[in-house]
Amino acid sequence: MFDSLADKLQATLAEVRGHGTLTEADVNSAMREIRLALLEADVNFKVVKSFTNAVKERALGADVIGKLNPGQQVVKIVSDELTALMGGESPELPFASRPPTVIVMAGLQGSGKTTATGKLARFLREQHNSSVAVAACDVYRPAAVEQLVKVGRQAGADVYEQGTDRDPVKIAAWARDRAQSEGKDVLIVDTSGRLHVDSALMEELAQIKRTVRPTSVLLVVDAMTGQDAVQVAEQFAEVVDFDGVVMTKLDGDARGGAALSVKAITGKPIVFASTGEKLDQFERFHPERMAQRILGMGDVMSLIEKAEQAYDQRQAAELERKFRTREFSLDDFLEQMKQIRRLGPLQNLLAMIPGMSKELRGVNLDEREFDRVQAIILSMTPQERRHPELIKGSRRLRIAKGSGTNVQAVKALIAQFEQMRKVMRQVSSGRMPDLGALMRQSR
Ligand SMILES: Nc1nc2c(ncn2[C@@H]2O[C@H](COP(=O)(O)OP(=O)(O)OP(=O)(O)O)[C@@H](O)[C@H]2O)c(=O)[nH]1
Ligand SMILES: [Mg+2]
Repeated sequence: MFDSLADKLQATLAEVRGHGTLTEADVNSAMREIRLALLEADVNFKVVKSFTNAVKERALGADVIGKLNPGQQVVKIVSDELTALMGGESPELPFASRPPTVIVMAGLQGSGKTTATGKLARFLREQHNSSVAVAACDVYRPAAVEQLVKVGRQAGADVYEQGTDRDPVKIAAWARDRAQSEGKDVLIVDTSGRLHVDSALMEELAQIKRTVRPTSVLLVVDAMTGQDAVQVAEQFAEVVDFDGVVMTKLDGDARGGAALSVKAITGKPIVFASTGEKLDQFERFHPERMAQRILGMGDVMSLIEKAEQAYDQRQAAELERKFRTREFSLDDFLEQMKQIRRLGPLQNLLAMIPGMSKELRGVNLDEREFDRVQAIILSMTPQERRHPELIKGSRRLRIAKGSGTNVQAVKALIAQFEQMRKVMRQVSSGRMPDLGALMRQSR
């Protein structure tokens, strides 16, 4: 999804990200690249202009955010503004206070209305436990009714149809009454499409709207058609008011222009995203997640990046060798600790690891403990660091005094180290040392 745009934005931001200081020229050149990338992705030029202006203004302003360096701040600003561009919050589909909730699906020919009708039916059944019926109001296209019957069945919805000889407005009214009398929670009305927005289509939609008084009208828009899709949405918005957009075919090589522009141009949010022909390839649209996907910066991603910065591959291999050959010394132990500390505050780091965070949330990681351990090791001679079993009696006392700790602390550290060496030999079967075990041992 949006591969080309994502690649370009990520490359531009990767350049900026590492900067400890950013000049106005740096920001300008980054904005130039971002502008080009967005235009190439077929984002509306007015949208591009106001987007880059907003980012630039914030990036150059005194918008200082906590621990981020200027480069990282720009990344954050771009991410925030992308999210805002797509509407900020993920919109909720409203339900009628008295059922049935009626949803009318509108859109051009082939945009994916009938498929989306089935997908939405399935979604509401599964996520909201709703009983759903779908109404076949496309009486023009051959086989349109049969298509909805098939899709509706797959989705587990009742299909209300009266063939193709009746006026679609009358079918819609009949379907609404039936949904009400049968106690359905939701009725989704599939309508016919046209090649272009024309007055006959608009008039029919307006009549269906007046007749069934829908809870919402969703406009189904094909992301592959880029700016055309946005133009269509604009035309619809002028004539038949709709409430939200279902963006389809986001799985194809859509460039992103439609998804990124439609909210800014029409004022209507994207409510659902469709990412394939199968019924379950359908989800609520989350602007923030989409922005992060485009910019490639999930929490896990940034964690991996941090870890890569700190862990030199060669060093890791050398460490493994030492574990295997029992050469691992207190010097290595100290080095290892420094590596871990370089990753940042431990508590934050653990929170980023999926699954791991819950297990270790209760663990209290005292950073000062590291300082104490470091002081003890630095008070030892090189020989003692390699052979801690030499440390007894007077040596122990000397180290305790030198490090400003006590004999107990020195003893405890050495015991921990021996224990750790044992654990490490067990876990170092060709893999990186286990961070969790390491930390539990060094406490
Ligand atoms: N790849 C992909 N194909 C989709 C998606 N949604 C729909 N399609 C396909 O697009 C084609 C048209 O979908 P329909 O649901 O029939 O579109 P429609 O708007 O009802 O078309 P008309 O009834 O002719 O106006 C079908 O082949 C669908 O399988 C999607 O999200 N991704
Ligand atoms: Mg259809």
